[in-house]
Amino acid sequence: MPMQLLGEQARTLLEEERDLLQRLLDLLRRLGGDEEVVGPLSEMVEQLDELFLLVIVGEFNAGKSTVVNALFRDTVMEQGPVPTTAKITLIRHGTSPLNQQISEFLEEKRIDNPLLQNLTIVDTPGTNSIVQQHQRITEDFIPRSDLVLFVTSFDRPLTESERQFLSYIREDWGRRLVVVLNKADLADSESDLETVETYLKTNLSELLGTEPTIFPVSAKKAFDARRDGREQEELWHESRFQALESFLTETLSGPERLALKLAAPLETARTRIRRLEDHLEERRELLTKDERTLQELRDQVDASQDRLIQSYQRPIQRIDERLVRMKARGIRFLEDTIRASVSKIQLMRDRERLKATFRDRVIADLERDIQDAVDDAVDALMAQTTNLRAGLVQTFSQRVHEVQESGRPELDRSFDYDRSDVVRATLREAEASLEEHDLQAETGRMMENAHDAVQTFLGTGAGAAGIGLIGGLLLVLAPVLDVLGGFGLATGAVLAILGASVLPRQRKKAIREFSEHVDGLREGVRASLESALESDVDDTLERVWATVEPYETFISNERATVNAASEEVNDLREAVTRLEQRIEETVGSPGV
Ligand SMILES: Nc1nc2c(ncn2[C@@H]2O[C@H](COP(=O)(O)OP(=O)(O)O)[C@@H](O)[C@H]2O)c(=O)[nH]1
Ligand SMILES: [Mg+2]
Repeated sequence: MPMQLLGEQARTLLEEERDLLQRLLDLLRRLGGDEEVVGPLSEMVEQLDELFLLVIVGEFNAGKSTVVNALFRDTVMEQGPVPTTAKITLIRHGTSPLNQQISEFLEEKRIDNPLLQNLTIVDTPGTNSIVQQHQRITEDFIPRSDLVLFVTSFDRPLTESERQFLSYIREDWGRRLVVVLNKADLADSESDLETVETYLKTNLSELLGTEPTIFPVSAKKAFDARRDGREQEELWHESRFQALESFLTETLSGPERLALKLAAPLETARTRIRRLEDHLEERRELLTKDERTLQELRDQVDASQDRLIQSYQRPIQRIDERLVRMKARGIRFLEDTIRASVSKIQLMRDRERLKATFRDRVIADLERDIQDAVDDAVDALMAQTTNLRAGLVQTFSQRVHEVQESGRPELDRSFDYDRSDVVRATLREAEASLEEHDLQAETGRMMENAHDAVQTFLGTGAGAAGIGLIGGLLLVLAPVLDVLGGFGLATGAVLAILGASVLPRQRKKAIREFSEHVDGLREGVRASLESALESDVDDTLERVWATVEPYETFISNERATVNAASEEVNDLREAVTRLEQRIEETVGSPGV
């Protein structure tokens, strides 16, 4: 049915089908549609406006060629040759008969018969052909066909190879079928024939999803009744061929043919859309599992925050204990030093010696102790971090494994979508990032931060920046010296009046101020160290999370792809329905 033979309306509809199928093709390609599947579909789109094509399929020896011969009342086709010499035959219209070889497996015959106006018939060797090429070429004709005539025989109704071929015709291409139950003459009785017919109807309904039209015939009798201009009415009647012939003549000419021609591509679109939906649903299910895994990993990371923070609490506590002990030593030192028997002049004069003694006796090993504790805090944090990383990768690989093992649905072969490859690659990347992760560098950086925090606080917290830990600690003496320094302003006379009795009060004040100062240090050191380490924890968690980032990216990309594809599929499905309705209104729906 070349374009010029189609009416204006039909041509428009066919063009719309072409656009619609093109969109479907693009989508299939985007989703990794296998070229072996997409290719034939694309060819089908290109050949939409070709002549109406009727393909005859069935097992070798079922009587396909005999049906053709009976239809044309002539030996167009050789009947019953050996399968190896058989060819796929295109039967076309020609004013003078022609027989030509197209290739090793394909031949063309032209006969002058009005039935062949705008129609090509393809006779095939058999669904059980032992020649591989036959199967392939026959399959290649299916996408271009408008109607399939399935011939099966009474003695071997619906063989396994026929079943397989029919599911290819229906599931891949959604082609309509007319069923011929041939060799009806082999039935011993009418009821035997009915039994086989029922068997066929039941099985085909299940296989095709619709109840097929079945014509029980004896092609052999029909051919014998009509060949060489014979008119053996009784034999013709017995052959039951008339019903099939009328049906075919009706279908293959006029509006019914047009209706079929327009319906066929949309049927294909429907089958592909259905498969695409199944495929997307499977991808969505896998994706849900992936998202669950990701959430589990997220929970694991979140839950570890507390554990990481706990990890360095003990060393921080130790720093506090050291400071408390230092406070006790300091108080004793002040009590011993500021005694009634010691004159303030003596104290003032011995200012430097006082500092040195304070350093030896009160500060003692405090600096080293604090530094050790800071080191321990960072080490503890790092140990926990390493655990976390390892645990995360373990959970990850375990879940990925589980998803692959248990939940892997049989994804449609026609999509080149090997998700397990993607996930495995992601896992490898995560593991590599764990191995490459530079523990020493990270520890070093954290150490520096933590020491800085303590140092800075002890320095500035005590009133002056950049004087080091010892310098900072020595500043705790400042309030004491200030208290004592108060006397420095007093005159000898005042001092005489106040006498020794004032000293205990000054001592009390000095001790109180010293205690308060150390308590301030305790609080400050803890706070600044904690805040430094907490920000390390945040950084760490972020970096650890980055390990699974490729997986996260994969999931969100996949989600976007699947969602966009689903939307497009919905649009396409609706477009098919709309177009089908318009075709039905314009040319009617096929009766087959
Ligand atoms: N008994 C009987 N034999 C038939 C009938 N139709 C075809 N045959 C025979 O079955 C064999 C195969 O027929 P053919 O048309 O070549 O089958 P094809 O391989 O499907 O093309 C031939 O020997 C035919 O004579 C029929 O209706 N009844
Ligand atoms: Mg044949």
